[in-house]
Amino acid sequence: DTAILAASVRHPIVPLEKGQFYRYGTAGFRMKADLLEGITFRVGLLAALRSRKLNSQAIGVMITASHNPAVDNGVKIVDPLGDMLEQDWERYATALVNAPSDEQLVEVYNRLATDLKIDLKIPAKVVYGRDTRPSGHKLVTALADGLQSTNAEYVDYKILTTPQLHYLVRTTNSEGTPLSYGKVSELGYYEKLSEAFVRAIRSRRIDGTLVVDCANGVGGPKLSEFLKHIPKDKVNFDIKVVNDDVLRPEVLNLDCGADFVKTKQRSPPSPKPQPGVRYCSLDGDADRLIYYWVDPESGFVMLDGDRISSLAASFIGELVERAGLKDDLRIGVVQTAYANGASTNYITQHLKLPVICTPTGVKHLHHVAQGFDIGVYFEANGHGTVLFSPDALNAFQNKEPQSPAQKDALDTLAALGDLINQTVGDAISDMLMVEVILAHKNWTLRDWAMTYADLPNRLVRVEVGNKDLFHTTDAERRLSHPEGAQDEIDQAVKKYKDARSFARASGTENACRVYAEAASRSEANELAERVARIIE
Ligand code: NG1
Ligand code: ZN
Repeated sequence: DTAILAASVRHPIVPLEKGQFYRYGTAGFRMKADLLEGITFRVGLLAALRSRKLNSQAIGVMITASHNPAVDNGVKIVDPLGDMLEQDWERYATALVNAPSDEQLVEVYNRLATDLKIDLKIPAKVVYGRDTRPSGHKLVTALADGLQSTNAEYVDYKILTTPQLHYLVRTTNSEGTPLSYGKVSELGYYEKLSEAFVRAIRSRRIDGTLVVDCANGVGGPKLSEFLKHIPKDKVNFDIKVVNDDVLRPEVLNLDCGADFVKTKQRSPPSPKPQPGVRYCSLDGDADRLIYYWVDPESGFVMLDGDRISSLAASFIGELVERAGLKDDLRIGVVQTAYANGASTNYITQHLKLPVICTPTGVKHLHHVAQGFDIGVYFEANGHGTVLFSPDALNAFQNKEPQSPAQKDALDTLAALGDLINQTVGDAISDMLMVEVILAHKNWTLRDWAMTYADLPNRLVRVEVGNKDLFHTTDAERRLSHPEGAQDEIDQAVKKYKDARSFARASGTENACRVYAEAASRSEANELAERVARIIE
């Protein structure tokens, strides 16, 4: 207790205005970096508690604010299998962080240990990393202080992408077991991906150049490092890394990156887009991915998370059929309310696969995707992955092929099982998956975009007096409060063709969001504005 108390004094919490609290949200704690030192210290205490609660398994802590501006930062906890912190524990994080004094922090910490029956004498292990933000340095110092004060063992992996940290947590805990997920090192991550990539591509050709915009974040140097591991004699991959300046923090996520492309629906101004070239953008911590190109005729065309999801579902569905596993493995797609209605139609009507809608936030999608043998999940913003059940992986490995075509399908599926990050959405891994699929299908981005036409849509941010008044049901697709608001939205939607609209409180910002889609751009815009007026 005295060690925690003494260390806590060195990392004070910045008090908020009366009635305000820090909250562990969809992305952990995220805010201006200068508010985060005390919070990060306390997250260290919680990570150690969680490790002890789970019999000394390693817990991860990632310091990043993803696509936010450089002045922000954030801290979130990763569970032993590399997935997000169990939801029940978000409250405990919130309780620790909001303890008003150092003494009360120690009290809350001890109370949590007692209530959760945690033996504070057993070892705790925490592994952590951070993105390229300069503030990360100070924050890991606070984190390490927290871990030391509670006698936790820890490994500082320094600068990493978020998915790399998730990989390291999973490999740490599975090392030496039959479920080993790979070597416990950043190098192991590159080796696993490049080996699986070569195995998935085999003799196929990747046509043309892929330009990757790295948002001037950690994805830049890490992607360049990864590329050194691709054997040039086995795969022709003409890839160009751009917007990879991590030395000038102020350019992070500035006029580039996946969030810019998705929200502005245009390519980054730099480098100037060339017709006929494939582009994709990662976000600041390399867990989101968006593809696009500039068409000489129609201009900018974007392939977002919904497109990646439907591409993956279609390809993996075909492979499973060719492998003769259609009756053995259940494939499903998980989306949020933000998924374009045209993608949902394409997946259910054309691919004939089930789609489940969950509330916003990857943890919800991930959880539901685990219910399938092959669960494809992506948020429209490009964050997602494909999960394979142990049964599925086992079938890819061990099913006796009846023909060369069947063998080919099984080999590709097995390679995808290693290529696709099983812990969390991973822009580098997802990008390699897309490249593999396009090479197998012999598709250009235009072929990919031809599968269905997106419904025109509009997303607006609405400042409201108190966003907590907005409650939703039906996976955030309907408002239950304030009373009467949903009826008004329904009336507005009725006025437009093929229209859909919903409003919800943001989990990451102090505002509401309104989404609308309709048969034409002007109708989508008009509907979004109408619904915005209803809720403001
Ligand atoms: P909120 O602020 O709750 O809408 C945003 C994104 C989510 C997710 C989280 C976490 C949209 C509309 N919302 O959530 O998809 O990525 O941030 O980063 O893009
Ligand atoms: Zn991110």
